[in-house]
Amino acid sequence: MAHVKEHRAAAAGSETRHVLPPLPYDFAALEPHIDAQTMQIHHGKHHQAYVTNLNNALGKHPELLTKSLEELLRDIKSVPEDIRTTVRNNGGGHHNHSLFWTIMAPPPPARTGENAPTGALADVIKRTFGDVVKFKELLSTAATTQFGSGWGWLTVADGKLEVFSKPNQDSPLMDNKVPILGVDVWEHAYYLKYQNRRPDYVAAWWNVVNWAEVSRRYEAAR
Ligand code: MN3
Repeated sequence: MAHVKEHRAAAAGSETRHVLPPLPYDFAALEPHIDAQTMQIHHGKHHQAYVTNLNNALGKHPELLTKSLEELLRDIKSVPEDIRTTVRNNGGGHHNHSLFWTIMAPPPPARTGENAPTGALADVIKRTFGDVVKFKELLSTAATTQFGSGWGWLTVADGKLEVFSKPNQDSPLMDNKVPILGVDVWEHAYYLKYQNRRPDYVAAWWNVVNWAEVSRRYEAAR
């Protein structure tokens, strides 16, 4: 088991091991859309395993511990071949899930209206995709038709939005695109509650999208 140096300051150039970020809400906070047991296993077991495996791989090339996760993924081809696939899968898994927890939040009370993007993000979604409904259909389709395991993504590159899916734990950073919203469609993300009904899970997931955080990521990326 990897010995994790907890919360060590990530000063530039210093070696630092990757750590599992705490979930920003309770395991049950996204119910009924995503159940507590799924969240507990997904965060505590699956995400933790990506972090542990990433640290174990980087331990074979400790000089890479000075690089940020984003740097490693953007330049995955420069990672030594003996650990490249492990870093791709587990570094990608660590980055994808770290984003995933933050772009979800407990659904707003029904009285405040629908859970929808606002401001500049809403404007660019409408300009790019026609309207929010069409955008949601596009991302839902990309996610539900991804064969096997993977993610549906909304990304920013050169100020432009794009929707697509990628297999496994591949990060859009590997294509020089900044992910601002992603839906995990690995079976571990939904099988306990939804079994084989991936479209039902994706439809429910829209209720817990944290649009304020997606907006913040859009502003940072454009
Ligand atoms: Mn997952």
